[in-house]
Amino acid sequence: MADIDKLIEASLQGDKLSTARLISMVERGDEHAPYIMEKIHPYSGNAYYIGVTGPPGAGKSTAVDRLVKLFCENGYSVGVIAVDPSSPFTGGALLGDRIRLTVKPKKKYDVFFRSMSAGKVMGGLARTTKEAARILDASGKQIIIIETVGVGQSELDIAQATDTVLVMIVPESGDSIQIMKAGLMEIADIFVINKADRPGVENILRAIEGLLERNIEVQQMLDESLRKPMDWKHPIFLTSAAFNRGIIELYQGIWGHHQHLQENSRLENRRKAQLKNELKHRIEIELSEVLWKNVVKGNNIEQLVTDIWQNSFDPQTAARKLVSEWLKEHRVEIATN
Ligand SMILES: Nc1nc2c(ncn2[C@@H]2O[C@H](COP(=O)(O)OP(=O)(O)OP(=O)(O)O)[C@@H](O)[C@H]2O)c(=O)[nH]1
Ligand SMILES: [Mg+2]
Repeated sequence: MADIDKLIEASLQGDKLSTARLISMVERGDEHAPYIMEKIHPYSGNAYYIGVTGPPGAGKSTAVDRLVKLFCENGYSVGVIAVDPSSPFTGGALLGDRIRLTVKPKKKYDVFFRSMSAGKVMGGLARTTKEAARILDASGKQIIIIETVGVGQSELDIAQATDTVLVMIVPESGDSIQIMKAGLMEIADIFVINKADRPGVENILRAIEGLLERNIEVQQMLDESLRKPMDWKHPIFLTSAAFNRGIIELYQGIWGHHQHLQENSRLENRRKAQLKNELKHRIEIELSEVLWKNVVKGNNIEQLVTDIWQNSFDPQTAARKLVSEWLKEHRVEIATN
């Protein structure tokens, strides 16, 4: 453990190479991963987490690049995780400045970029993203940005891992039905219409405004117990990330949401709700592993598979029989409500 402890210590001191190595270990499901997470946990929880999601090619990375630069210029250290990017970070906005900075060094930007792809990650992208973000948080990064393509599960995961979610769409994103279908309405704290230099901005703006109004109406019709808090008015920002337009307003909008969360323990409540979800998920994983090992023990699974293969059983009947016999044998009483 001595080596790992040294690595953890260095990462906590802000050493980037050690941080990168810890993230790699967590990513590949290294046997030390749980130990790493246990050790760094007390040092995490200080960063502000921002999620950016939207369709492929919407300009998420371009906008993140610009935002990172603004955060840096305002003295923040930033960690960026891009989930399943189809195009790598260019570091464009920052790199441009670095070249200028070599002429007259003024500020040293503190940024850490990391890409992750589902194919390489062991044990689920949602878990790994969260763990990598926590490692960055513990290493002293004040702002963590997670970029993910919004086509499936990952945008729901991002809502579970961040404090402020930006949903980025483009004039070409089509009608409101598509936005609804993608489940983007539920998770957005801030809407960004990027590529506002292109035609169709008015249409998409009206579509989102319509959806937001309808959402308010629907909520008002619901029973109080089912209503979601409606205390946040979702802003819609128009940006042209490639041309650096509207980015300062967006930056301020993010801090606006941050301010909102500071009031009435909203941030604490949001994070606690996320932790509860994570805990539930992890209990399910732990339990299913324990059960699998125990239920299977003493049973000839290969034989059972052969029986299923030869159609003497169907898998569901076989599983039910196995589990109910195991429960009876161990006198386990399961509460069903
Ligand atoms: N016209 C226009 N093009 C833009 C704008 N912002 C980004 N782009 C271009 O859109 C393309 C995709 O940009 P990215 O930032 O890679 O988009 P992304 O959403 O990160 O893409 P993925 O991570 O692959 O989903 C690039 O060629 C950008 O130069 C914009 O405001 N206007
Ligand atoms: Mg990208």
